[in-house]
Amino acid sequence: MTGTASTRAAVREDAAVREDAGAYTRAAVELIGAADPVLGDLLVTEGDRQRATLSLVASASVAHPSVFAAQGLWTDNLTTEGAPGARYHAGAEIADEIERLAEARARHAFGATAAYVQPHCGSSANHSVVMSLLKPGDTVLSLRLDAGGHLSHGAPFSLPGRYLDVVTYGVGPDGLLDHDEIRRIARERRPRLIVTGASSYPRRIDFTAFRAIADEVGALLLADISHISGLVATGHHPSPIDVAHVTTTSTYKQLGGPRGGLILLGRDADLEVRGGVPLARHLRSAVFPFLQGTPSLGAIAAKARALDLVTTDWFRGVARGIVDDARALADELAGGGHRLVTGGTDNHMVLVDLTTHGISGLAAQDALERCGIIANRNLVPRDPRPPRLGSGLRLGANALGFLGMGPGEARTCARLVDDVLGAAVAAGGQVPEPLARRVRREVAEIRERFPGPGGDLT
Ligand code: DSN
Repeated sequence: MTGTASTRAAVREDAAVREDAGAYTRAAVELIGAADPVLGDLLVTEGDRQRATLSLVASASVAHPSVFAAQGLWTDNLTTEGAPGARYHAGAEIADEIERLAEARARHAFGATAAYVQPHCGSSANHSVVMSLLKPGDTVLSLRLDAGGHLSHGAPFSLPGRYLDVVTYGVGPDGLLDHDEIRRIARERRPRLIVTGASSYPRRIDFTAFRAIADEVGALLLADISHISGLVATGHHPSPIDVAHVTTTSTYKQLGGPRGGLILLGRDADLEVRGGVPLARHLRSAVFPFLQGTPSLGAIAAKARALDLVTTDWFRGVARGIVDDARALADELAGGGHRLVTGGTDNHMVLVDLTTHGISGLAAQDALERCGIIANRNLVPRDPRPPRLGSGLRLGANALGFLGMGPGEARTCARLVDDVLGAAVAAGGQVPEPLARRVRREVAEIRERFPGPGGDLT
């Protein structure tokens, strides 16, 4: 399924499209402001905050206003439990078409043989896959949180963490995944499922190496590509679709979509799993009725819209920009004397190790926020600090790529981060107000030059 000529025309970032998108947001803001001034004020203030700041959050992208428009119409008036063609409610004929369109666009964007678009988020997608394929007490092998893993891969306080036997792997002293060590643990613990994919791993993931380990110990392999799905869809990162048994992703982190999740299958779609059911059929019912009820048709429509954009030249340019900008961020920060986990980046993310700086990740995050730069603290491998403080600062170039910034702007952003971190280290986490004012002004200037899709109202 490919986008029609009219949808493709609608992503051109020419003046007419910006005006249309701006008109949509203006109308939405006026409607909410008139109907509910309290909520309207909050929403306008949040828009102002986003426009006045620079987002270097690695797990967020910038949705085109047409994605918001697709989500915000009358689709959520429906109850449509079930799957396309097999609903438990009447009146779902068009809903079926919308969901089938989203599935077809997901298959097309990722070269998948099957795609499910109902998961409310990436964690729901992971929980559906992991909890439906395994029985309580079964062993799952996944990446430790401090090494970059995700909560839904089996953290002790997560759903899989409570009901499964979770065994973890980490990274070596160089910050890189060590496949020999992962194989050793897998041979010893014989997991039924291995999870690959990360929330804070700045390097390429070798899905083929993971599949070889999974095959050797008779495990299934789940690849969670939430952080890198835009790079995977555009060939900037190798694809796991035909390598892992199952792939999951969230749709807002790097696809410019709404908050939501996808489950994708490749060449193993017909593999027989529990009870001899083909994997593809098993996973459809792993979402409904196993984990979720009625899907959000608004979110599904918005996924369809975002997934159409993912296959355009515009998005390919965004993805190229993300990779180039992340590399420029990494080079500039490393040149400024900052220690980066793994020494650099292959994807959208840079993880600064603050352990020798004497301030926590939280202190760095707060100092940057006071200066209009939004990022988040993170654990670093073998972090001595707890997650609420962290010794790492995670930066990402997704927003830079979506807003159309190039490596020159990324270097400027890195210099601003360096200025703030330098001041914060010197003053125990504090930032002198004159410096904060200067950085906020520079951020505002950059944001003015790169307002994003939808012009000044996005
Ligand atoms: N995993 C979180 C992150 O990467 O920021 C969000 O789900």
